[in-house]
Amino acid sequence: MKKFRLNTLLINPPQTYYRYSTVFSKYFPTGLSYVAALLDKEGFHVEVLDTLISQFEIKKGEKNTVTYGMSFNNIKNEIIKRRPDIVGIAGPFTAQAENALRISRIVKDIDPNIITVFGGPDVSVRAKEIMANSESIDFAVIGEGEYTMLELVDKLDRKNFEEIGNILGLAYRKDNRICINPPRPFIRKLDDLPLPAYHLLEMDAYLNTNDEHLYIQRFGRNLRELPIITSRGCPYNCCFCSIHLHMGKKLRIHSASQVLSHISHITQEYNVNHIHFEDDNLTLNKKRFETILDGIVEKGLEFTWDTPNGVRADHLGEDILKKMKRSGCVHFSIAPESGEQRVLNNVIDKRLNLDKVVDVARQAKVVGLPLHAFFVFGFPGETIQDMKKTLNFADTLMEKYDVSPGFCVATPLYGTRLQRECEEKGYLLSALTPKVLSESTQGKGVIKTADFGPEDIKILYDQAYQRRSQRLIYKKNQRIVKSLSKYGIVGKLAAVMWISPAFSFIRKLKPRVCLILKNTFIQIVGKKEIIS
Ligand code: B12
Ligand code: SF4
Repeated sequence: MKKFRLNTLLINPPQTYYRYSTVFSKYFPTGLSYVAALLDKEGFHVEVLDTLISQFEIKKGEKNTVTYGMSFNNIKNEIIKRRPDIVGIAGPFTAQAENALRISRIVKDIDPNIITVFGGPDVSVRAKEIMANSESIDFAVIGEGEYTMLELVDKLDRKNFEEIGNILGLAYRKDNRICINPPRPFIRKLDDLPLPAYHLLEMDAYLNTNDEHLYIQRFGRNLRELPIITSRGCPYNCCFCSIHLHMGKKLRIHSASQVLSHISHITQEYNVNHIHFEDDNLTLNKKRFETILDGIVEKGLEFTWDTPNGVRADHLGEDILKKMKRSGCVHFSIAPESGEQRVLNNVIDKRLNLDKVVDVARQAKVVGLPLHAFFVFGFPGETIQDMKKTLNFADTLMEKYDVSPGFCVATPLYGTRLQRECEEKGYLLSALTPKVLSESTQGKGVIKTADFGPEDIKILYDQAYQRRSQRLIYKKNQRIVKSLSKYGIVGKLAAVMWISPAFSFIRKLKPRVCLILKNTFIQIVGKKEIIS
């Protein structure tokens, strides 16, 4: 093992939420843990501080803000205690940029000689702007971080400062200027990378089934769940998506055998029993996808899985859905975005046919795989009429095929075509601050065109969620009434009570109380299981 002098500390910053922003959730920091893994493999001393996990606190701030994660005072103490020479700070979302910057200032307050490095999707897109406004950042890693960070730490360790200008994908300061080196080619052989540095993270905390803040617990399944990513890059060109800016346009994959050994590792070492495939394009290479699914079954790997980030509907079919189910898939998502083909073709450039979406929804129902579909309102070029079509399309999928919809508001993320168009045509109602971006993803739009404004979008957005919850309640009631009615007169009476407005208070009872009622009912009618 080589001996190096410098200690690196990688930090996942706290997150701040605003009145309109989504529910907070802790998540496993995949990107940071890949960076840590390569440094560790090459013999560098590296530690990871996930402030969303260690010494977790929830603090209310000014103007309806809530900050989740270790307090900044405790972060300061941790940095002092760990005495790093280099601090790498992750910036996964522009919406959370301010806390990352605050950490860089804390580091420089402790000791200006500690080197600060920013990395992640946000800084990859706007390194110059971020560094120009923040003296406390020494370096920014643009794009994939593993090899750039490794080279940087290595050169700093050897005091090869003059070679820093040769590190591809790095931004740095020189003579009061910000220099950006040529981009680093994307990693071609992803299998050459070590697995995420699970051994350097507090795995028990990510797998704690009692932690209600874990993103992975949001379906209330209480499973030991981890996200993994088996490919990078996307060849498509959706106007709102920023992925190609830091992961490129070419799909790069881990081989099926590497994915299977990754799965074996986390299921065996950490008793993980549910996996989220967070790929942008899990199904794009159909052959590889099928080999993974077959391998899971052949090797008898026991876990359930889903695809919360969505898969392309046009790369699915009934056969593959059956295979997915057989290999443990319990839920999957697709992203039609709009219910109007013109918007998909001419506005978003998604290259997805809505007929294919309907086909997949039908097939998923036949196969018995629950399906979720993402929709977005408010792209320039859309009319209110188009958005109503989206709403109706989502309704139809829900009614006919039980597809649960999720809705977002078009958000001009930095560096996307959507952002450029909005800036050029003057559609933005305010500057794109992290707060504005954070609120926009969750309903408070920032785009105004001749066809619509944020108030129109808010009405549609609220309507969409209202319809969704009404539909879900209706479906649940239908299920309950159907199963109760099987139990003679007592069951029929209970079914009438369940749907009657006079007994609406029963439906509002907490799930725990409902469970007690359910069990009492089962005892009365002498059956084991009546309501799923
Ligand atoms: C899983 C996921 C989530 C999860 C967990 C996040 C996570 N980071 O694990 C959850 C559900 C929480 C989530 C939420 C949101 N997400 Co998200 N999410 C993703 C997704 C699909 C995968 C992330 C991942 O694991 N990537 C794989 C790793 C290997 O890549 P990486 O994280 O980029 O890390 C590499 C480099 O960036 C760099 N790097 C990263 N950190 C560091 C640190 C240092 C020091 C260095 C040197 C390098 C470095 O090196 C890493 C290895 O190469 C990405 C899309 C994608 N494919 O990346 C979107 C993505 C990160 N999300 C995005 C967005 C917009 C959101 C939401 C705003 C969506 C919403 N509508 O609410 C929210 C944010 C809420 C909030 N907190 O404010 C955008 C971010 C764009 C931006 N500039 O803000 C992305 C890129 C999707 C997109 N197509 O545009 N997300
Ligand atoms: S939204 Fe999905 S398909 Fe479109 S560019 Fe982004 S990752 Fe690719």
